Amino acid sequence: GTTINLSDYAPPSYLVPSVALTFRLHPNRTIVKAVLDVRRHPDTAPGDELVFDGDGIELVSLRLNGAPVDDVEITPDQLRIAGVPHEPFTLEIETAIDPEANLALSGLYRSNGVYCTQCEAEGFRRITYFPDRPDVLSVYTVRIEAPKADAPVLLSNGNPGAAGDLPDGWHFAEWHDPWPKPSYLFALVGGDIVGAFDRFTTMGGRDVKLGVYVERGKESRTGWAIDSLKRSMKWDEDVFGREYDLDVFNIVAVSDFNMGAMENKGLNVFNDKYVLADPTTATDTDYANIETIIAHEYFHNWTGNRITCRDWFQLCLKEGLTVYRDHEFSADMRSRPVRRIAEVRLLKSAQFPEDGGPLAHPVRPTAYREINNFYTATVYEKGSEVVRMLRIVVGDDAFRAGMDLYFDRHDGDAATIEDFLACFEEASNRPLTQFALWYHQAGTPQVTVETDYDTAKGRLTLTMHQSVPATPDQTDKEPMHIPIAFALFRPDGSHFPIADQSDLVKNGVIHLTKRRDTIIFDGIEEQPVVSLLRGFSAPVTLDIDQPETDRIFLARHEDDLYTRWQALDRLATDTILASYRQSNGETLPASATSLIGLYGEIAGDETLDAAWRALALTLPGETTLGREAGLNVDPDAIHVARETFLAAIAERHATAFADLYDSLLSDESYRPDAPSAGRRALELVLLDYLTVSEADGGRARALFDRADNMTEEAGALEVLMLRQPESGETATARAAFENRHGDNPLVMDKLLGMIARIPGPDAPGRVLQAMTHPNYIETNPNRVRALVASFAGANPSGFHRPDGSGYRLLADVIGRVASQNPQLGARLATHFRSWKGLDAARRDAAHKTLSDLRNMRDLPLDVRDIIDRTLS
Ligand code: DPP
Ligand code: ZN
Repeated sequence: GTTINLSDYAPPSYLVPSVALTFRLHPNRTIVKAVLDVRRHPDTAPGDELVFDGDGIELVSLRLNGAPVDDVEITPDQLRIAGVPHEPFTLEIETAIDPEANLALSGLYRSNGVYCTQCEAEGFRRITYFPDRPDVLSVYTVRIEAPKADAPVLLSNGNPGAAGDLPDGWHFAEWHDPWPKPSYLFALVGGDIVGAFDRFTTMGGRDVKLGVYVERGKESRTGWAIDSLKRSMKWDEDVFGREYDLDVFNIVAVSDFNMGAMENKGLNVFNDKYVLADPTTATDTDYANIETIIAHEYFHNWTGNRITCRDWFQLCLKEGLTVYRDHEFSADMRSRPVRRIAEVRLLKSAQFPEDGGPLAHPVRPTAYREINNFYTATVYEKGSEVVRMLRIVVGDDAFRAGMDLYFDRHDGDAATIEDFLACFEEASNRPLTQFALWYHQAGTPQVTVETDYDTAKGRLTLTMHQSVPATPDQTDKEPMHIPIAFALFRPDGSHFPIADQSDLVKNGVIHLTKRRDTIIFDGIEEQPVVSLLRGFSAPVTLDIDQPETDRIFLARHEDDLYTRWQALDRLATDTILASYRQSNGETLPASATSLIGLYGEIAGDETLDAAWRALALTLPGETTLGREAGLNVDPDAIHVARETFLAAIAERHATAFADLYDSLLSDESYRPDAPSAGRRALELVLLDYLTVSEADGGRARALFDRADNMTEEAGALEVLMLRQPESGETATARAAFENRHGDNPLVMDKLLGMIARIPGPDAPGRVLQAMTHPNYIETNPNRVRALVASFAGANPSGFHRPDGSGYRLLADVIGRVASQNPQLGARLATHFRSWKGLDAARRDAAHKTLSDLRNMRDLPLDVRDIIDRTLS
């Protein structure tokens, strides 16, 4: 495959202002008639060859201005017509496609008998020939014809038009979308699906009909999705002033889907995992995920659809910004500090390893071979962090003014990051040239801080130094603009007041812009405790020379609850890593004692939100610990070290934790709200601690038996499965779970995930065994992700076997999956990304497996791109 470079961007030669599509749906031979109104781009040099994209489609007929076309060339990925007129003309293209055979889940395919589409990024070219790029915007009119019995429901983008019966048991429906859109936002659905409906009146008085469609029999699980949608629509009006712009908004849940969901104009198509919920089948985490993903896709209507991307290099323009918006929404719906902890945990476990390994790339990349491989944690999660920093840098008022300007100026445009930043430069009246490096420089910046306190002068001096590590294709880095929110605490927990210092210190934020800077605070009459990177104000790693007592102070007294968690998490990480380094994790450093005591204080502090306490008691994950451990990592020893620390906390607080656990058990019926979810989260974390030292898992078994909701049922089973995989209690509970939920694939996915996460040497064997489970179907991405991606991504001691058995397992799955679903294969292959940081035996094993994979014949470009970069 060739490399596409941002620097080669040129506007499209031909525009398509309007499109009329007619689909005759058939499982193996769907006929698509496209009537395109084509005109030359006014700014491009006149040529007379038209080149449209195509991928694996059969051309049935082609007419230009009503006449057959002679001079046509069809290649595997293009339609070329020579000698097209200079004046606007009409192109009629008829293609045939095979939805049933489409296991790549890109273009038009069938999921459980339901016709559906996924066109981002380049799926529309699998439906018809088209300039399939985001800067070609068209008004779509769609007519769908299908046998009524197979597909009583026919949906597309925009507003509904005519519908009616046709001969031979067929029927049709027409849709018109007045908003010009790029082809990646096209969608069609046809099937025997059932809708649940509601209404929303926008702030401007538009009455919008909301529909959530699911496979027959799943209607009772749509309520939370609709509720989340209505809250999203209201929130976007209240917070960003954005109103919905069609008469209908439809969501369809399908069971085979490569992504989480897709923001097609007026017709969002969702992975059913992120729609379906009721108390007995969905956990609190599922409810929270559904809420945030429904919001995310809805928010795309403005950030993505009304203003789209000029080219795929600008993906973060819509994704980073929209993730930022869904984060803010969830923070407003739930607890802000609790959500922030979850965001940072995800960033550190998913984005930091990407940024620190062979797959590192800037938030706005400048080259790709396969765009599907750039739907990454960097583009999404770091992209969101950049918008969050932008708000800190320009301030709340200029941020809102800049967003308003962006919506106003670029509505209807295919825009760039430069367009976006220019709005904030204008609104804040300050240059953002250095800030823009966050979009251009890959790698997680490292900030080191030395502190010096002069008692006689009452002066605190912070010396800060920043560096950005080298990443693929980028060796020399410029210093970045790093906003470091901070506070200086007195021993009694109050803050020293801080005066602004021109651009360097403003509103409680140090703006580090040089490689090295010295910040002086006078009038600090006693030694302060320094709290830095409050709220995780920048996605950096921070190294500060700070005494243990100060760290403990912050973990106890920092009044920003996110930052208090951050201090505690740092202490836990350092303690576990010290144990790992000193004793392979067998014993704890002496310094662990006071920290262990602190966990008891926190657990029992009723003034703290239960959800926060649950997160505070959740030790750093093994992936994050392994990354922080540096090079030559032994994941087995990391696992042991974490368990040693966890067991010490469990032992010290056994009685208090048991009492607290008992007090949390509740007989109230399930509600998905944040406070109830927090109570259950704390209960389940405590259950895990209590089961460490239990011989029989009786407490978890008791919770499993009494649970009337999936959160506690699956939570208790997970404790049993991970703590006592071989016990009789576990076997009985597992059998009961399968018996109860065997007909619900999404619930069975939870069990596959638990099996995949059981740590230690037996993990690969267990996963292989689970692949014979009737619920494990390798054409369904949810099943593969639940089992194989959980194993490779969330079970370091199980996956990274020194004998390479975990790697071979993953490679075998990639080999099988890749030929049918390249995107899924490539996603699985990213789990090799941290191989260079492992110890020699594991490194060699990973290298051998990766080399074998690379030599596989017919490896699709998606997978080859990931493997090549991972090995380089
Ligand atoms: N559907 C994916 C998302 O919303 C890609 N746009 O992030
Ligand atoms: Zn998105």
